[in-house]
Amino acid sequence: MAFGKLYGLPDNGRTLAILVAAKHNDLDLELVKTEANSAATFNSSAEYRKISPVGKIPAFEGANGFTLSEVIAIAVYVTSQNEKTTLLGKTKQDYASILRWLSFANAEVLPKLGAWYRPLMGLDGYNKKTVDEAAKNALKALAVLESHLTANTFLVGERITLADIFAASLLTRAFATVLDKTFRQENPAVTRWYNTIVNQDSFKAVFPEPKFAEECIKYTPPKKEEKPKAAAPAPAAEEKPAAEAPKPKHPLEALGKPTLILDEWKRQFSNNDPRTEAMPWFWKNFKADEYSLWKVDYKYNNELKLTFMANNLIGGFHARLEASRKYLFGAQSVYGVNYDCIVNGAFMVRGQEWEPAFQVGPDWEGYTYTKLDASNEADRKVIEDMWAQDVPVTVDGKTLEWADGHVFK
Ligand SMILES: N[C@@H](CCC(=O)N[C@@H](CS)C(=O)NCC(=O)O)C(=O)O
Repeated sequence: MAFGKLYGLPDNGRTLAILVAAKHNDLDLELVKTEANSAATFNSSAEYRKISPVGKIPAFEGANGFTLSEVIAIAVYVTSQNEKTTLLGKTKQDYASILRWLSFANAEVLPKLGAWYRPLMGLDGYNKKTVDEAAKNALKALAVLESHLTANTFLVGERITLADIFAASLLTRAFATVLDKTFRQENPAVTRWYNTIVNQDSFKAVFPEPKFAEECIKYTPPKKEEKPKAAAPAPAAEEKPAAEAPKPKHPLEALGKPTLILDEWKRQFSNNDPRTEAMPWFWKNFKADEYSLWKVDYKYNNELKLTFMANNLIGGFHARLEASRKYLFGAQSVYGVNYDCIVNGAFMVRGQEWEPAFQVGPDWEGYTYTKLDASNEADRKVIEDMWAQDVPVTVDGKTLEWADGHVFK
């Protein structure tokens, strides 16, 4: 009979850590496959919440009825069932040092790595700035391991302990996605140690094929003009949004029904020539007390490379604004040529603030929002040029031709 049930997933690092420790001590655990999604039906059930109060994985339920949540507690409990285990060190100092590395891997390393690879894997929303920051923070945390493992074969003492099994398990997905060949060349100690640990019999028995990324995986924006679908449920999550939670109301719903119906404007725009018919209709019907106008420009133009990639960036931004479709209209374009291009655009937003409409997706941070005045001639020209998408822009004295773009309607 199994010692207990472990709720988790075989490819989830935190679950894996416990499974390997149990294997190392010949302790039989029954894995009950449980989503890494605290909002999933089973995870939200009263029954599971008794074992894991916030619905996360892993969680443990002993054959004797004893239950535990929190990966470190479960790992230590399971490992300590073998009175003769060497995985918990020899001395009190060893034991405390093991706890130190369990905590460091769980609280300092994994969340930062997750914030790096999860958006790249499409499991969480992508924002370049946030992902770059997460990568920097993750590498800083890993530098601590590199420095320690340059001077030590294992994390604690002269032989493998739970600290090694645990930390290596939590790194499995990172090695498969972002800790690529370059990272491995630059971090020989962590790499040597990781290889040693994942090649232990107990590790191989549970996780036979660890993957090593050749190159750090790249973010692929959603396909051009594809109607955004509801996000697919993620297989495993370090921190995951509540996919099954009831949809919150959009904050702009509170403003009530405007007299200028956005769909009517969208129809006018789609069915008529923008310059000669749609825009004259727009200015005649625009209600400055119901809507505001915004110039929305990309902040990191100097990082843009090929114009089609910049256009995909706009497509991704628009796809992730889906929740605000009822409150937004606009267009953004790529101007310039490969390796010398910018992304500029303009939107009409329900209400007088840009935040409620744009902050429904993660990309808003990548753009600047400048309010335009419908009674100002120059501002009206900006709107017309951005929406008609038929003239170049001049920025800092340099004229860039229109290359491509998207209309959000
Ligand atoms: N503090 C918990 C964190 C556990 C955790 O974040 N688990 C993730 C999977 S690795 C999870 O279940 N995420 C689902 C969610 O946040 O909805 C621990 O250390 O065990």
